[in-house]
Amino acid sequence: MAIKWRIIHLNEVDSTNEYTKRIAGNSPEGTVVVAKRQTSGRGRKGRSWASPEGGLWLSVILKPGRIDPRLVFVGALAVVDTLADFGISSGIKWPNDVWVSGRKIAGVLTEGKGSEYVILGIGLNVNNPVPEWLRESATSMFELTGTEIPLEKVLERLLFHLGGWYRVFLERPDLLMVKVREKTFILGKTVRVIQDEGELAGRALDVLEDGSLLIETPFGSKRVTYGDVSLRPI
Ligand code: BT5
Repeated sequence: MAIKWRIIHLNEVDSTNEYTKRIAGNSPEGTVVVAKRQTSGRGRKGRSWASPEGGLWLSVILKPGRIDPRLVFVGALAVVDTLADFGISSGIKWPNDVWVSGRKIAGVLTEGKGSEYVILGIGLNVNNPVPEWLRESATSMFELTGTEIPLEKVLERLLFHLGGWYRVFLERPDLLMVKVREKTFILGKTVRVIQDEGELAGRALDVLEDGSLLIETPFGSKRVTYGDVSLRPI
């Protein structure tokens, strides 16, 4: 059965993930919170996420009964497919970024509470200006296509693809991972993975079934479950 979306539109909010967390206990799966702008949009580890008007900032409630690191790919693949619908070719920078031509266009933030719920937050630069401090590293659909795209059209496509990939995740996670590997453009490249406890450098070999990244280092193959991947040489 296709998931039924119920959309809550807000003008301004601190963070759609925070708002959604506040209502998640009493809201059904498929609840979507979209805000025109966020005053404290967040990335991982409390980093800030620029969320001026014109972008798509949303969080959805999923209730798969468990927290699974592969859920982040449900969001990333939905963004990749949505961008393709508008003629933009993109790829996943493991684990949670979507990039176009060397720049970040979207980020996914998953947060969950045990077996109760998972919140999948997605930020996608659509018509919003890319902030000055991100000029070198970020892009938007407007910048890439030269046209303003109605946000509701992008939202409609994104929810369509989210529903599809969520189903694949529930029923055939192996197929989800096939698509993730296909779209993960860092595979075969030399990368650095920055983690709390230090850095790891090597060649990205594969995304394993559990969603972790396999790196070939001078000290043997290592499995990485989290971190920031950089393609810049040391
Ligand atoms: C992410 O974190 O990429 C996850 C971003 C999730 C944002 C959505 S918006 C709706 C929902 N509500 C929230 O509060 N959050 C979610 P991370 O991988 O940690 O990347 C954060 C980094 O991305 C920042 O440190 C900046 O370098 C960069 N960044 C910030 N804003 C950006 C933007 N609008 N476009 C591209 N890059 C950005």
